[in-house]
Amino acid sequence: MKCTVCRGPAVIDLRRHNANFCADHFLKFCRDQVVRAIDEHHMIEPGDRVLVAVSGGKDSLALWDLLLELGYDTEGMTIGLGIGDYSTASAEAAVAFAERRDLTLHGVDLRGDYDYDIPTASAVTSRVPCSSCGLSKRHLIDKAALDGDYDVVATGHNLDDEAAVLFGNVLHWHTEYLGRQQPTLVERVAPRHGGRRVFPRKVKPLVRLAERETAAYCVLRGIDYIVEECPMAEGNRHLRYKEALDAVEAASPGAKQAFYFGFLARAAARFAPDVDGAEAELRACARCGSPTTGDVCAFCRLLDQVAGHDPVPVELVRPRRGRRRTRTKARS
Ligand code: Q46
Ligand code: ZN
Ligand code: ZN
Repeated sequence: MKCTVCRGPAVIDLRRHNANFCADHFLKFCRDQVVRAIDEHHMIEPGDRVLVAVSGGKDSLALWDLLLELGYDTEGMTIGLGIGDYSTASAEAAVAFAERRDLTLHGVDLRGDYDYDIPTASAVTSRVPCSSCGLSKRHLIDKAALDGDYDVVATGHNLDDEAAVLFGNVLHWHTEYLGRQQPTLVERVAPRHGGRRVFPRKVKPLVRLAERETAAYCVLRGIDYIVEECPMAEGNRHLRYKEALDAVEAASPGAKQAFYFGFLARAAARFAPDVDGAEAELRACARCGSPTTGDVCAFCRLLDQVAGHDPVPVELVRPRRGRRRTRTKARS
């Protein structure tokens, strides 16, 4: 197998691009894809301060490395979710990456800072772990970006992630989510917040790279990332959509890319009216001041429900397909 560019020995084949690359040309390919995503979707302007959401997995570490390579002004943020050994190993990978390169990595710890963790939240709310996890991550990253005056938040969502989310949203015709499924979400200001910024700009610079490619990027760059998947992901619908799309991609290379980028080019704008005008509805949460359509934001309502409970070990909350086994004990 030879590199399509230099005819040297290739280390990876990319069927959807009908190309093979040596290590140097593959790394260049990854950088070029990120530059193209940033340019086409107006993700990051020169001089922007970027907050990178770092989990310690291949995508977020590849993202941070690529943004550094491209010369962006970045700092990282990691959130301790309290998911047993997985969270410990994730934090270690993120910290090791930052220390080796002398980078600033901010940390929030759900148990230490807010007196709950994701397994406990899942058990107490009787909902899938990803529900409270996603809500917590969104709230805390937005808050960190606004408090720290960052211009933009960058996350490591890749092509496989975005295609799977799109697939789920189309399957259920979640039109309001389709209207928001963009690689760049522009910042939002709210009239009832004195015209201040209430949501930071959020960008996904890896949307042109597949999961297999971010893993290969990390290996070739010598980046140690946590290989294990989150133990609470099992049963997650998103994973099943990924498996379904993987089967389509295997039979028809390029299908995922055509599905996702075809949606962005030809369909996404049609769903925009479903999200327009939402800013006028946003008021400040009575507890924390975050934007919300009710009196108290979803994060503070979650805290009301789950903070202060005895920790529930991850083993007792591990979901099975379609059903979950949970056990919880409230502190009196
Ligand atoms: S960490 Fe959290 Fe993911 Fe684990 S509980 Fe679900 S959302 S799967 S990216
Ligand atoms: Zn080459
Ligand atoms: Zn709140």
